[in-house]
Order: sequence, then structure tokens, then C-alpha cells
Amino acid sequence: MNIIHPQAARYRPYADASGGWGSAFSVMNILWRQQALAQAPLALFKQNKPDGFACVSCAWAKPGNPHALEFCENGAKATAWELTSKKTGPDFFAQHPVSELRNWSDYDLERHGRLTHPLRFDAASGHYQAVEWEQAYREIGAQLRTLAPDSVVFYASGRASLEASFMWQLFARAFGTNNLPDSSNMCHESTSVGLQESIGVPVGTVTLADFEHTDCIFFFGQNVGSNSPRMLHPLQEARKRQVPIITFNPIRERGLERFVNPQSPTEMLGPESTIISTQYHQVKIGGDTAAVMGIIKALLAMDREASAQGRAAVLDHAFIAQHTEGLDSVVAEADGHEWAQLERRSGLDRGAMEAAATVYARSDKVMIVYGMGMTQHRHGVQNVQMLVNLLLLRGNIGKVGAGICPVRGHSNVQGQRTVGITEDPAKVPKDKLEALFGIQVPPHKGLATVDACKGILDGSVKGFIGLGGNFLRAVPDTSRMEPAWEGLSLNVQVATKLNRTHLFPGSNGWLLPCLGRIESDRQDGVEQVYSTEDSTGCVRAWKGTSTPASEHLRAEVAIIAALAQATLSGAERVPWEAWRRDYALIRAAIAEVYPQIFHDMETRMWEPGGFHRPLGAYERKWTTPSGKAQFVAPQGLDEDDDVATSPSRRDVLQLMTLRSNDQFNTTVYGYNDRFRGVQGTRTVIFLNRSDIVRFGLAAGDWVTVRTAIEPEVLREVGPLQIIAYDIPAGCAAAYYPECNALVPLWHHAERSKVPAAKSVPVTLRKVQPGPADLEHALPTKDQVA
Ligand SMILES: Nc1nc2c(c(=O)[nH]1)N[C@H]1C(S)=C(S)[C@@H](COP(=O)(O)OP(=O)(O)OC[C@H]3O[C@@H](n4cnc5c(=O)[nH]c(N)nc54)[C@H](O)[C@@H]3O)O[C@H]1N2
Ligand SMILES: Nc1nc2c(c(=O)[nH]1)N[C@H]1C(S)=C(S)[C@@H](COP(=O)(O)OP(=O)(O)OC[C@H]3O[C@@H](n4cnc5c(=O)[nH]c(N)nc54)[C@H](O)[C@@H]3O)O[C@H]1N2
Ligand SMILES: [Mo]
Repeated sequence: MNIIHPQAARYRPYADASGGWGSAFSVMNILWRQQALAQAPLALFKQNKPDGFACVSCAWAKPGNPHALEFCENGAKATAWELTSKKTGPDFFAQHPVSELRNWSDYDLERHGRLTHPLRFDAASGHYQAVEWEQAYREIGAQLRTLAPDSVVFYASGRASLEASFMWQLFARAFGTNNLPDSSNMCHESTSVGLQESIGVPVGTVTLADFEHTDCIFFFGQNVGSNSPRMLHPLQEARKRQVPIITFNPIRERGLERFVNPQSPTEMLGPESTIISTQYHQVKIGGDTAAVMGIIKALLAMDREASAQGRAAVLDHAFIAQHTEGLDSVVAEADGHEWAQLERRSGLDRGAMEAAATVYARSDKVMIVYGMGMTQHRHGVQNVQMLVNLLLLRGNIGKVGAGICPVRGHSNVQGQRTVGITEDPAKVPKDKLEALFGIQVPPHKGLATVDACKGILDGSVKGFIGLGGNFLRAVPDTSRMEPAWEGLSLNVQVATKLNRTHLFPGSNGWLLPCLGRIESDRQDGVEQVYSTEDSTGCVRAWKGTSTPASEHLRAEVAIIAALAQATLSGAERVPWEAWRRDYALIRAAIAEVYPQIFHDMETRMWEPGGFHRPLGAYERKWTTPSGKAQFVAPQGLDEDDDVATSPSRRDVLQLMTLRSNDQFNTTVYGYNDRFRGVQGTRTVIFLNRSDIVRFGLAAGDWVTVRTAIEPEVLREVGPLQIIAYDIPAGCAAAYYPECNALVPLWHHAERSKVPAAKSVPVTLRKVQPGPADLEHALPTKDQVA
């Protein structure tokens, strides 16, 4: 069953800038609703500060010299959500059987508050019941030992600290498997694959300091106002220096248009807002490869003309000759496409692409920021590589103020990969791990997210342990995954809040409640600190300060140590218990395994802003097989091979699944998407006016949405209410995770296997929602307050 609670939409285009009073009200509102006023306001002063905690929301860099209040609207919501005084304890579970909770919305499940006790699912009664920690560890360990190592999946969601993550991968490998999927498999794996091949590093090359020196910023498919709002401050500063910002996005995201700094009294009281984007190009969904090809075509034309007229070159030929390889293939592609073709594929006119090229050519230091609008496509890796191609043309990598800037999702998702969470044993220092810890790293690849899902579907995966996350709700193909998930013989979830994944416990389901990162972590009475790596490769230390939600909570490090001890034979040489008592010992081990990155970590992690991990590309040392940065020609301009086979089908729209301004992934804070003008609902679909009319529909009508590929499998979501929106014809948008049932598991990016959640071919069917549906249609007061 795909859980969806239709609610009638109220829609009024948002007239204000992002930030501003709307943002301040929204923060106050959630503090109130979550009954978080006891701890959260104080905690907010510690957020992203040297003596405080790393925001549990996004991965954007935290400056070394923070503002008095270094947080954004959505970071404050995340803090309130974690520090809520509401509890979901044993009495809650005694009252509500799991079968009943399956009818609850994501919002209702999480807003009930923090999990307080370790719980085991009791199949006979259908309820979760409280157990003692020691019993949980013992029984989980015993059950794990009965399973073949490669039939167990160790998932990590990208929040856990470097310390916990390092222990996690060691636990999995000591157990005998590389089955280490993490949330980046649904997120920036296209980046890891694409950048590694193009410039020899799997991560971005831009740091916060680059924003102070850049003279042009491109934005592709990233919604800064909702998903990394703290970045609006450096953007605003850049705009004050007249730095042009050129955006490519199918919809006009408010945060990319105008911003009022909610922490500036003069801006809050005055009429001024900062215009963020100086050019805004509403590219078609999946049209970016064509758009960038158009920019490159225009640059080549300018360069040829300059050369013919004896003027200074437009391309950086010296850089290209010394540092790169493969330009010819890209030039051939650009020459091989007519403008009309590029216009049709991108949805932009030639003038728009030339305008972007002109500003690009005028600027010495250009950076490109991008997000899920690029990576979550069938050609997600190619999209990323096209951006690198554009940067390389004028030497915009390895130069202050320039570079590539993927905006990572979770606060430590990048760091988890750095300390070994990956399914590919070739990416970890196998010899060191084996010599230091007396383990055998399995030589064969393990399962990443999509393959783990396949294993769950075909029954070969039998055990699943999740370190955070709401896996079952975040992955594609909900309607096929949920029943298959029940076939798991062991299902262990380490979590802070109840979510839908927990409601499919299988025969042995465990729910282990952990401390959040904002909470003070004391082991045997001694305060512990932890570390993370942000989106710009900066590693730094943090400390939780608030009183834990329950005395029964355990730290993630402690849970992993205990599970490992209960499961493994003890023949390996991992000092689990000593590590639990003193996290500095874990950091020492990390530094021993990865000395180049983490040497002297214990002192360097306290430097203002943290220390930056060394990156070859930053210094123009290209760790690619050729020793050069690689231009990579795209295979074609088509967004999606699945749909390209049926160009005659004009009833098919490309659907992107988006986050609202009131959610963190599958955590739904509320039902307002303020910047997009939607109030009181998430069951909407944004459509272009011509498409609405063409299909004989009207704004306000209800439709079901059906996946238009693989017709033998029915994938359908609805009813959703139509909002007429400023979105290119042929494109549609609706919310994630409600629409995940529409994404076929196999519909993922080539090579990176990131689910193509931003381009799902769909058709619409008008429906009249019946009275049963409308029972849920009126949002409760609480939801819209
Ligand atoms: N408050 C908050 N912050 C978050 C999160 C959250 O849910 N809430 N999630 C975190 C995580 S894990 C991640 S990965 C990031 C996600 O942050 P984003 O990368 O911003 O992800 P999305 O919200 O999915 O939005 C993607 C943007 O891409 C655009 N887009 C879609 N398709 C295309 C396309 O084909 N071309 C172009 N050019 N644009 C396109 C959409 O219109 C949208 O603006 O944010 C992190 N931060
Ligand atoms: N259709 C579609 N699907 C998508 C996406 C999309 O854009 N469209 N985006 C994808 C992306 S980019 C991502 S990253 C995924 C992520 O999707 P999710 O798995 O939803 O990510 P989380 O925010 O990690 O999961 C939330 C849960 O983590 C638990 N949690 C919170 N804090 C902690 C903590 O400190 N420790 C522990 N152990 N648990 C904690 C809580 O129980 C909470 O319910 O979704 C992906 N799925
Ligand atoms: Mo993500």
C-alpha cells in the first residue's frame, strides 16, 4: 500500500523573498508545536559553533567565524524536531499495534516525539514491546550469527559521526560483508563516479573562502532556499560584490530569486531584499546536458571568432593543453548539434544559452553549484561531467574562487565515505584494516542501495541493520518494496524517531533508540566529542550539549560497539569497549588508517572552521589514470532512453519528485511549502497551464498519476490535486516520498545507480476523490498552524 492522505490544496503564489519574517515565524511555530521551548532556544545558540553541535540538517559548510546565530529556518526546525519534549515510549506502543500505525502519515509518526526505550516486535500481539538493552544486544548478535554474512545489509543514512561510521564499516567487514549502502547511493553517487573520472577526486573542490573571491556562480538543480539556506549568506555577500548568479532550474525557486537575511535587523525592517539570480533559465527537466552543450557551443564560436579577429582567446588554451585530455570529443559533439536541436532538448532558446556563455566568458573565476536536479537522472553521471567540461574550458578548477560544488545532503554523508562506508573494497585501505584489526576484508563488492533492494525483492537479503534513515520510505518502488521487506528475517533499526520503515518489522524486528547529535554524550561519566566532514571537505569537532530525551538512550558508538561484541567471535583485534569509553581512541585509529587526511586530528579538528582534507584537484594534481583532467563527451542529449523510444506519446510528462520547505527527507515537519505557495497539503501535482488545458483538465482537479514505462507493472499514486504552475510544458512536479511508488527500481542513473527520481515518465487520469479519501482531506489545525 502506498500511504497517501489526500488533502485539499490552498495555493497562493508567494510574494515575499526567501528568509525574512516568513522564516522567523516558521521557526517560532515549530518550537511551539514540538514543545521544544525548554531546550531548543538555548541550543540554537550552540548550533554550528566551536563549542557546540553540528546542525543535524544539511551538510553545508559552517564558517570558522560564525554569526551570533549560525543557523537557518530549516536547521532550527531540525533542532526543534530532535529536542522535542514529546515522547514515543512503551505505553504508546502498547496502545497502538503496528498494523494500525501503518495507516498513519509520515508526519504523524515522527511528530509523536522521541523514541525512549529499546523495543522488540512481538509477532503474536503485533505490538512493539520494551526490552532491556543487554537482552537486545544478545539476541540480535545470536540472530546475526545464524545468517550468512552476505545476506545481511549494513545501511547508514549519512548522519552518523566519523567515529560511529568508521566503527560501522569495521563491524560489517569483520562480520564478513561489504554490504554497506548509504544514503549517498540515492543522492550524490553520480558525483562520486563522475568527478572521480573527470578530475580524480570524488568530492567537490569549492570551500567557503572561494565564495569570497569568485566572480560568477552557476546553479544547476539545487534548491538553496529550502535545502541549504545558510548558503544564502555567502551568496548574498557575493551579490553585494555584483557577482552574477546564473540559475538553471525548471521552476522558479524563491530562494534563488530573492533573499532577506532573517538575522539582519535592517533588512528585516526595510524594504530591501537581495536579488539572487541575475539570469534564471527554466530548463526542461533533464535538459541540462543540452543546455550546457549550448553554452559550450556558444563559447567555441566566440573563441573561433576571437582567434579569427586576432583578439584574446576565450578558452584557456594553455590550461587545456597542460592539464586536460579529451577536448576534441566534446568539440565534435558541440559542432555536431544544431541550435534547433539544443533548443528543443533543453527547452531554452539560443539567446538564453548565449547569454549564459557571455557572462561565463567574461568571468575569471567561476564556480558551479549543483544538487539533486543533476544527479537523480538516468544520465546523472553525464550531467555532472558536463558541468566539469564547462569549467575546464576556462581553467575553472584548481583556482581560488572557482570550482565544482556539489551540495551534499546529510551532515556527514561525505565523511562516511571518507572513513570507509562503501560497498567497494577497492576504495578502502584493505591491507591496513587487516593488519591493524585482524579482520579479513571480503574481496568482492557488496551491495549498494539499489542492489540491496533487489536482494530484498528476490529474498537473498535476509537481515538489515540501519544506522539511521527511513530506508523503506526513501527508496524507489514503494509498493513492491514494502511487502518484500516483510520477508526479512532480521530487521534492526537504530533511530531517534518512529518512521514507516519501522512498521515492517518482519519476524524479528528491533528498534534501538539513540542519542541525537545535539544531546550531550557521556560515556562512563566522561563527556565525548565527535567529528564530521561537511560538503566542502572540512573536518571538525563538535559536542552535544542538551539533556538526552531519555535516560535509556545510548550513543550510536555505544550501540555499534555492543552489537559488534555480541556478534563477532572476538578473534579480531578491535578494542570496541575501549573505543566506546573514549572516542579519541577511535579518531586515533582513523588517523592511523587514513594518515594523509586525518593526521594530528585531535588538535586540528578544533581549528576554526575545521581542517580541509587534501584534494589533488585543488592543486591541479589530477589523480586520474591519464594524470590529466578529463573532458568527457556525453553519449547523447536525450534525457531518458526509456522515453526516447516513444516520442509520439504526447500524453507522457516528466515528473520530478521534490522536497518541500517543510521536510527533511522523509521527515515531514508540516504541510506548508511556503516558497512555492502551497498551504496545508502535500498531495498536489504542479503542472504547466497548457498541459492542463491540453489534457482537458482544470486547476483544482484531482488526478491519479501512473508510471508510463514498464506497463506490465502498475505503479500509481493518487489522488493528487492539480496546481497550475510556472513549469515548462511537458514537465510535472510532486513531493517525495509520497511519489516514490512511481519510480521503478531499475530506473536509475547509469553507473552510479542513483534512482532517477527527477525524471519519471508519467501519465495522468482524472478522478473524483471518493468520500473515504476526503475524510483525510481536511488538515488538522496542528498541521497548518
Ligand atoms: N530543509 C532540508 N534540507 C535538506 C534536505 C531536506 O529534505 N530538507 N535534504 C538534504 C539532502 S539528503 C539532500 S540530498 C539535499 C537535497 O537538496 P536539493 O539538491 O536541492 O534537492 P531537491 O529538493 O530534491 O531539489 C532539487 C532541485 O532541482 C530542481 N530540478 C529537478 N530536476 C531538474 C533538472 O532536470 N534540471 C535542473 N537544472 N534542475 C532540476 C528542482 O526544481 C529543485 O529545485 O538537501 C539536504 N538538505
Ligand atoms: N523520490 C525521491 N526519493 C528520494 C529522494 C528524492 O529526491 N526523491 N532523495 C533521496 C536522498 S538524496 C536521500 S539522502 C534519501 C534519505 O532519506 P531518509 O532515509 O528519509 O533520510 P533520513 O533523514 O536520514 O531519515 C530520517 C530518519 O532518521 C532517523 N534519525 C534522525 N536523526 C538520527 C540520528 O542522529 N541517528 C540515527 N541513528 N537516526 C536518526 C529518524 O528516525 C528519522 O525518521 O532519500 C532519497 N529518496
Ligand atoms: Mo541526500
